[in-house]
Amino acid sequence: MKTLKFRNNDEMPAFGLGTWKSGEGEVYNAVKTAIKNGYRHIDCAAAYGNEKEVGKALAEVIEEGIVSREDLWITSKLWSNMHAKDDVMIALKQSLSDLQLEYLDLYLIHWPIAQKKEIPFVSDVSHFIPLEELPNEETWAAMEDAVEQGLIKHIGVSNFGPKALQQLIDNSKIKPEMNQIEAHPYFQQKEMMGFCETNGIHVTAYAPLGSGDRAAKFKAENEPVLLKDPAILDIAASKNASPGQVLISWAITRGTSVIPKSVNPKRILENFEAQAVELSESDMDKITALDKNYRFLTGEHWVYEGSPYTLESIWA
Ligand code: NDP
Ligand code: 1BO
Repeated sequence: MKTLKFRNNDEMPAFGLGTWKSGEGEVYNAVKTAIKNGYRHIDCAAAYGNEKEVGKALAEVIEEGIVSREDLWITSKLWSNMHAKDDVMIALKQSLSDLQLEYLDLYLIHWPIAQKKEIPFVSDVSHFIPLEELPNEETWAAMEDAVEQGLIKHIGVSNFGPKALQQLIDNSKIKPEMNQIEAHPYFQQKEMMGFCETNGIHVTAYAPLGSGDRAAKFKAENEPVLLKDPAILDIAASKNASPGQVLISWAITRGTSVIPKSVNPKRILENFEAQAVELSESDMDKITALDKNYRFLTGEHWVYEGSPYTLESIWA
C-alpha cells in the first residue's frame, strides 16, 4: 500500500475510505467491510453526522483483533461553527468520543469559514463570523495545543486556497501538513499541487469519482460525468479495470492521497483493488489532457448576499 510520509516519518496510507453522505445504517457496515478487506485509512468529519456509527465499527474491528489502533489512520475535521479557541477542544473531544478513539492521526479545519456556534449549518448571512473577527490562526493555535496534549498526531486544512494557507504557514508553530481539496481529472488543481509541494504539504483528493451522490443543492445542471468520460472508459477497457479504478489509480500515481466514498460492498472492494491498477505514462498524459478546471463542489452553498465570504475569498 502506497503511503505519504509526514515530517516525523509517520506514514499515511494514500488510499482511504470517504464517509460523507454514508448514511445511518450504512456507514457501520461500510467501515467494517473496508477494514476487513485491507483499508487502513478512514476519512471522517463531525459535519457528516455519522462519527458515532464509524466509531462503533472502529471499536469492533479493534476488539475483534482484525487491526490494532496503530494500524489505522483516522482523519476527522473541525466544523465551521467551532472555530473559536475554546470550542476547538470541545469539538475535538466530541469527535474522539464519537469515534471511540484516544487520538486522531489527522485533524483538519474543514473550511476557511467561521460561523456562529449555535448554528451548525448556515442558512442566513447573519450566521457567519468574518475572518477578521475569528481568524484561522486562532483556530490553528488551539489545534497546535491539542497536538501538544497528544490528542492529535498531525494537523492540516481542507478547502484552503494558497492565500489562506500562506497566512497559516507564516503564523504557526506547527506548519500545516495536509490540504484536503477537490481533485480529479476535470479539476486537477495544478497550481495548488505546486504550492503544496513547495511548502511540504500533502494533498488529499476528495470527490475523486465526481461525487455523484451529492444532494441537489450541491449540484449544477448538466454536470459532466467523470465516470463516463470516453478517455477514462477507453483506459479502463484496456486494463480490464473499471472507470472508478482508473480514477483512483490516477490520483495515487500523481502523488495524492485519495478517499473514494462507497457504502456498497462490491465497490468498496473494487476501489481497494484500484491500487493494483498500473497506468502508463501515456495513460497519465491522456488523463492530464482532460482538465476542464471544473469543480463539482463549487462552494456556492456558502454564498449569501452581503456575506463576508465570497467564492473569490474562499478559494483565494
Ligand atoms: P466520490 O467521488 O468518492 O463519489 C462517491 C459516489 O461514487 C457515490 O455515489 C458512490 O456510490 C459512488 N461510487 C463509489 N465507488 C464507485 C465505483 N467504483 N464506481 C462507480 N461509482 C462508485 O465523492 P465524495 O464527495 O463522497 O468524496 C469522497 C470523500 O471525500 C467523501 O466521502 C469525504 O470523506 C471527502 N470529502 C471531503 C470534502 C471536504 O470538504 N473536505 C468534500 C467532499 C468530500 P456507493 O456509495 O453506492 O458506492
Ligand atoms: C459541503 C461539503 C462538505 C463535505 O466535506
